[in-house]
Amino acid sequence: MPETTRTLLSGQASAWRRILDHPFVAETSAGSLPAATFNRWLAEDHFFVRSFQVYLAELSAIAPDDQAREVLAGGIAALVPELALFEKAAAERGLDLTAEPSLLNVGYSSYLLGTVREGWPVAITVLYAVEKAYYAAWASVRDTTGPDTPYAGFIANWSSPEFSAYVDQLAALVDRETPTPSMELGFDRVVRFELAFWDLVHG
Ligand code: MP5
Repeated sequence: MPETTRTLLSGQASAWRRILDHPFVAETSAGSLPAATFNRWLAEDHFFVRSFQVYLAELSAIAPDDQAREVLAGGIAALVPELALFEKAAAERGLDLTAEPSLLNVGYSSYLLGTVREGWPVAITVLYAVEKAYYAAWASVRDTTGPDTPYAGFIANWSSPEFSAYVDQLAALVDRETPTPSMELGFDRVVRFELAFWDLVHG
């Protein structure tokens, strides 16, 4: 079903545009994002990524075959340097990463974990949507920012050729599935959660 991801993305074209045009993304590119806004994102996203580690481990436990498990193992391994990036940036900025996250973040993280119970097709679709959304946002920042950006580490983390290849591998796993209304709903929810997350941290 090579057109599954195309179907899912084309159903979300305008919301996708809103992710790329979001003020958080635009201001990060322009270098005009207030430090407090970036710091809020950093602390919230750190909680998200820690929860995501649990979600990926549980998703890997229901992966249908070695090919899927290997792709997920790559994603799980990448979270180690990613979390180190968050911790270094937080230490430099004097941020407390143990602060209580927003309920939206708790809800988004819990939703992702809950999709594992819906089974592989929905759960892998949701993972693809999460990573594709971050790739799109940070690749947009990469393409529109100057060389002296303070966010180079974060830009590289989600827009490098390696991350792009990972997103393609996830797409290939989704494309093995026939699209269902549950997969479309999962994809739609992630897009809405992503937009709400940017709104939340942008304030
Ligand atoms: C990701 C993220 C990407 N870090 N935060 C949000 C709100 N959405 C998507 O996930 P990962 O695990 O950091 O690649």
